[in-house]
Amino acid sequence: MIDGINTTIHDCHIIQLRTVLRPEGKLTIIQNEKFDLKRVYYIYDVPEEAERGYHAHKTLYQLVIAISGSFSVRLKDGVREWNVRLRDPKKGLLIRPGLWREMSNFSVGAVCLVLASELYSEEDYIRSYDSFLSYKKCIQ
Ligand code: T46
Repeated sequence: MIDGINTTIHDCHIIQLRTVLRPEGKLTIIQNEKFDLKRVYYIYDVPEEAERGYHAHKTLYQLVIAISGSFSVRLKDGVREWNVRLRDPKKGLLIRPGLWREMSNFSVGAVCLVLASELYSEEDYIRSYDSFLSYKKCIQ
């Protein structure tokens, strides 16, 4: 497991999920070897203009999947940023700890599925960008 203080956007990537294609439909398998799964949740009915996230997690690993529709994720490590549009239910975005995330531009009917490595804990959140920069040692 990586220490959240030292992670960068380069520690995050898109994972191609194994998918069985049949004439009668597709079946995608999430067999996650990057972390042990403790929690699953999904976000939906998001108004088009809404923005979510705007926080970082100190220890949480997540796999984020647009199982329906699409939305944008911006990841920041205090120095660089990476913008990615999730629109393919066969692909998951692995987010390691210690990264600021912002989610926006949800399409109508978008569903964001999140697999998480820990149970919910508000203590794991960093909800102010200045506190995030201090945590990452970008500012004193
Ligand atoms: C993230 C993006 C992708 C709970 O009580 N239990 C839970 O398991 C969760 C996830 C949330 N909550 C409560 C806490 C807040 O009062 O629901 C409210 C909204 O949660 P949050 O601020 O985490 O929501 P988002 O949509 O801004 O962010 C969520 C994830 O929590 C976050 O980790 O990376 O989706």
